[in-house]
Amino acid sequence: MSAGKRGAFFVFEGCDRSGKTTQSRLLAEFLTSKGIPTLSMNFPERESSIGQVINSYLTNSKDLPDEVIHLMFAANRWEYMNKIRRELLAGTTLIVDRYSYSGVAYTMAKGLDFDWCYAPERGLIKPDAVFFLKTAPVNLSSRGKYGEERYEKLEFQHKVAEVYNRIGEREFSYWHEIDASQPVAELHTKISGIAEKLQQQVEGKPLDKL
Ligand code: DGP
Ligand code: NA
Ligand code: NA
Repeated sequence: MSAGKRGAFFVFEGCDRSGKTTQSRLLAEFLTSKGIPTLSMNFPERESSIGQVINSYLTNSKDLPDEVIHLMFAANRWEYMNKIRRELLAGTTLIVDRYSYSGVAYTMAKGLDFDWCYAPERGLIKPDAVFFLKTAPVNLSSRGKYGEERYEKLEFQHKVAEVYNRIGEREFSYWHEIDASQPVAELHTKISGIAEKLQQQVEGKPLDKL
């Protein structure tokens, strides 16, 4: 593989209904309008056979031990690593809704420790930026369709939010905490500004690992 121009790897994280989906779409539209080849993905990717098990778990039609579902979410990311590497090296910028930080946040919220949760994420391709949409979970339930899936309970979302805040304190240089209570357009301006700058910096920068 020649040291060509690779794509950037952008990830959105946050509690359920924090606005990730809207902001991912706006960022994809923005980068596309700048002529940058862009691909949007999200995890869990429910189409694969592992993804279908995850979907059954999330929709409460299947129960699994916390450890088992944790490893399935991680395996779901691993099964898309070759595709992610291939796309990035071909020059496509990826915008990914949820990644390893969801894995850590949602399982730590159940009481498992950081090292155990992070271990299966090690070696996955490292994002160039994580946009963490920070919002108080209490605001989220008004955004519609809240409460249908397994984790969409206010008490649990509070725990998830707490873990996300602690992850942010770990000095990951690529972690961008964004106040998600701002209007959609303002949020987008902030995020696209950071993304556009990073987009120019990834040229020639090799892919790194978590
Ligand atoms: P979404 O499709 O973004 O609404 O995500 C579905 C749900 O799955 C959401 O409540 C967050 C949760 N989730 C996403 N990734 C992981 C993960 O790696 N581990 C666990 N335990 N939950 C996750
Ligand atoms: Na959700
Ligand atoms: Na999503």
